[in-house]
Amino acid sequence: MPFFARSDRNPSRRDFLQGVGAAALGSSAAAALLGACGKAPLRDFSGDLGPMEKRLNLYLWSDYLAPDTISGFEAEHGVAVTLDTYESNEELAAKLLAGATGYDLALPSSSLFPLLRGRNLIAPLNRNYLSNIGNLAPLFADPVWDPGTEYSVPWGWGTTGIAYRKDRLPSAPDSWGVFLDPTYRGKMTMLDDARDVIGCFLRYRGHSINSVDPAQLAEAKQDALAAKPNLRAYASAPVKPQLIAGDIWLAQMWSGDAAQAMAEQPEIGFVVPKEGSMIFADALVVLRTAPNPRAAHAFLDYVLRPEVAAAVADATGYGTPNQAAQSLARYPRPYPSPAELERLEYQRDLGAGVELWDRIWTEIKAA
Ligand code: N2P
Repeated sequence: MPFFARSDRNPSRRDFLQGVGAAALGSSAAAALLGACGKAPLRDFSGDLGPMEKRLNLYLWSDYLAPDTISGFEAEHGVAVTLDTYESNEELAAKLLAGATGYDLALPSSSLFPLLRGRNLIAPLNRNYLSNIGNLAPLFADPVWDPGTEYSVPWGWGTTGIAYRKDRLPSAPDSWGVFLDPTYRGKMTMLDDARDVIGCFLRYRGHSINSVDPAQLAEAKQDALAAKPNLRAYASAPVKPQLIAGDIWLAQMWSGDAAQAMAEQPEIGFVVPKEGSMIFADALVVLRTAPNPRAAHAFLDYVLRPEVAAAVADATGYGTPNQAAQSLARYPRPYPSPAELERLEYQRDLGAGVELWDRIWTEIKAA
């Protein structure tokens, strides 16, 4: 059953079309936005892109590649690749909105897509250079955030849940409420991400992860503040080594990062709590200021190859949107069943509610 497809008529999914836009931003990004002004030329890549450049500059989520993804591309095309990484959509947005240039490709979550598109930071893809675009699964070829994949090449999808140490806990956690329980004080972390932290406590109280109701948000804030003394830190991908070492026993985590940790430490499990959670997709985009658009398109076409996409999926633990890669993956991750989707929500635009969310997250972090 399609779940990212635009043709999907489920209202909660249709709403996702509106995206989250500025909702993905915290105060730092909002401040950067005020100072943003395009100095590098905003290019259009619809024509002949000329010869392959010698360089390619990537700006991606950390831990989201196979070990040989970049070296394979470099060897094949004689292009030297640089890789910078970020740990949150907020970090990516802040950098791009502040006018960072030099990057060719970035990898936002779909929830950030409306903002990047709205600010004219990303360029339509030149399909003349994307011979492998047909390898995408139909449900990702026409996604809600980018109809017809005009601007983006879907890369991976996943869910937010709880990774835990089976050898340290008597049973699997089944509720977001575990972070409120002082039993494991100092042995727990939550994601460094407002939408995930506040969103999970909204679900815990039976509300939508997209709520902008002040009373509901006040409840979620109370829960987050009550949980905070129990946490070692707010940390995203970098918490994996501590979980593997056994210093952390419970971590709010994205499914792929949890799978990466599980591959190294069999005593780690991963659950989506009974109250429900979030589902997301991340997609590659070409920046308007890309200095190497020909190499950027060559990289997109390279990662659209089934064997390259399958290797990424196997190495990262995220689901692949590449249909042709599904059967090649050693660890195929089937798309969520309709029953699972009942419990998973997309992050939507918070509208004017973003200011309240931003204030609450700032207060939680400062407490
Ligand atoms: C990779 C994190 C990716 C995904 N480390 C969050 N959308």
